[in-house]
Amino acid sequence: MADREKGTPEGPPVGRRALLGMLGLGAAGLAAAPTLQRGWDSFLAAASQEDPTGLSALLPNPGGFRYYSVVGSVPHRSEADYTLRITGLVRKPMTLRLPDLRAMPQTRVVHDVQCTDGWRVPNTPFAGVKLSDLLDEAGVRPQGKALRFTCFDGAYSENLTLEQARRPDMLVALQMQDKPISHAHGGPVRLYAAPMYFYKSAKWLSGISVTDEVVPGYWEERGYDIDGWLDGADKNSGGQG
Ligand SMILES: Nc1nc2c(c(=O)[nH]1)N[C@H]1C(S)=C(S)[C@@H](COP(=O)(O)O)O[C@H]1N2
Ligand SMILES: [Mo]
Repeated sequence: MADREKGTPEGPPVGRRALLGMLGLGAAGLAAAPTLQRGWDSFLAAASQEDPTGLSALLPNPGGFRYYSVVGSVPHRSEADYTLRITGLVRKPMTLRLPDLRAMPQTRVVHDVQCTDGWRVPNTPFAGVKLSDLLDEAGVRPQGKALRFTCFDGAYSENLTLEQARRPDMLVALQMQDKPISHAHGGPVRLYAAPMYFYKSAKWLSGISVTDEVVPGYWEERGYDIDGWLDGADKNSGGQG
């Protein structure tokens, strides 16, 4: 199992498990954690509040996924109050709501999901709007070189170069496994960067800003590669689209 502290190329200086040890948290505390009444997503979300560094990674993970959030609690955004702002070096800054995103052409991408912690979920369908379509709509100015993604958890951020973002397998995703993306998985809207490690796929996406250079994201400021290519990703092709 490729743990972060075992020196994977993407690993940060201190692994999540090491942090856990430093915090003195144990799985026993989790076993006593609140009920499953509100469903698995809520349980994982609650567990992660005790465990911002990833203790929930030690829980069984139905479907192969594990819950990650760098903050304890994340506000919910619904149909009524979700917005995605596209700003920065664009001709036409935009604020999009869920119906706006649904009205755009939808692309479905099936790829293996892979976290740097070693877990992997094969053949996972995501669907949504191609980043390239959004960029065309907003009109990137000539100085634009990269995208910075921000999240309504108030903490996480990510980036892609424009060239990476224009691949047809880079999505602003509305669906995961052919269902609306749940809150726990970053819904209603998350990024899905199919050819890259899953940390590039920012959950709870609220902003896309076109920048004149790559701005390191949350984990990248803590030691991760800026380019999160999966082994075997075809870095030069447009992906599978
Ligand atoms: N906003 C936000 N996005 C995030 C993260 C996070 O902590 N916050 N973690 C990243 C990492 S490391 C992984 S592996 C995936 C986990 O997605 P999941 O919780 O849907 O399994 O989300 C990525 N996007
Ligand atoms: Mo991850």
